[in-house]
Amino acid sequence: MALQCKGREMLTRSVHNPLITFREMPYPCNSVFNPGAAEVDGETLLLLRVEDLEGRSHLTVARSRDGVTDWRIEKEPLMHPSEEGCPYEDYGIEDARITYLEDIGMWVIAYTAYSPMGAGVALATTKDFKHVERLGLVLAPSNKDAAVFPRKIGGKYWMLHRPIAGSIEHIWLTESTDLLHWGRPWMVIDERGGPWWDGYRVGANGVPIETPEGWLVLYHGVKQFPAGPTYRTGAALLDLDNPRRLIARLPYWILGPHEPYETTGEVPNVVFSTGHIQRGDTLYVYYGAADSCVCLATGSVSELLDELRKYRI
Ligand code: BMA
Repeated sequence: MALQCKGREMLTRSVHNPLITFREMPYPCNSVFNPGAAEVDGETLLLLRVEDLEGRSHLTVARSRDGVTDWRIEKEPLMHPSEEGCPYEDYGIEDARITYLEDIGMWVIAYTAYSPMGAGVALATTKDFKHVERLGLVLAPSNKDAAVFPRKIGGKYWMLHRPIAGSIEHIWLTESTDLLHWGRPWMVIDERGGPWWDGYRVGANGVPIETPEGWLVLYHGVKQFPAGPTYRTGAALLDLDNPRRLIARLPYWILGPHEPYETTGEVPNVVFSTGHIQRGDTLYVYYGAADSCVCLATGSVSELLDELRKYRI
């Protein structure tokens, strides 16, 4: 049975939440959250962000046949920070978003490389989630929340990302012909300012989802309360042929923290998704709750599109 939702939320939490906590990890760690998600060999693969006992994060693979139960978690991380002498990962690697690119026959992992120089965007590729090749830092600090589109548009690769300009944190787009050199930045989804639920900062969640009506983008929006920030999930639509065009955006959030595992933890009042898998009309949205555990909520793509149609720009 679905748990009761608050307000107009359009995602339904799994009764199995939280799916993975530090207790299920095969090795000692502080917390596990914000996973990238991919469908690999008919199974759900999550690339977990695991915070170790020193406070730094690394990325570890978990697999499940139904994407909900019986998680098999690797005993060794897939990616440790700074393994290959990259000085930009000294504080850890975080929040992977995973895209399959058919033209190169590989998965691209976009992640946050965190160091004394700040947080920047790094890319890596893999064919099997056993061996990884780092492309290195592709966007300098301060920049994070990057997700590569699942195919070329107009002959280019495209990527969402979130630079920090002073205190302004909007979602931007950038393009590339080789996945290494990114340019022609364009701001697509702004922090709405003032009292809005997404007024303080925004950032892309997982990989944009191709639909007949446009690229469905789930994103996190932050409101700054006196007690601290609240992270929620929203939805917007970008034009299929020209993703620089924002064509619809919901005025309210579709998932916000209110279950105990979302309101209590390392960072309270956080739902933060970095990966989803689409099966038919159903979207399986994996998210980190309170920077402490991995959770799941599901939604209908067609219902989201019906709702977005009411808020076309
Ligand atoms: C963001 C990122 C996320 C984290 C969130 C809430 O800035 O660092 O990794 O889940 O804050 O703490």
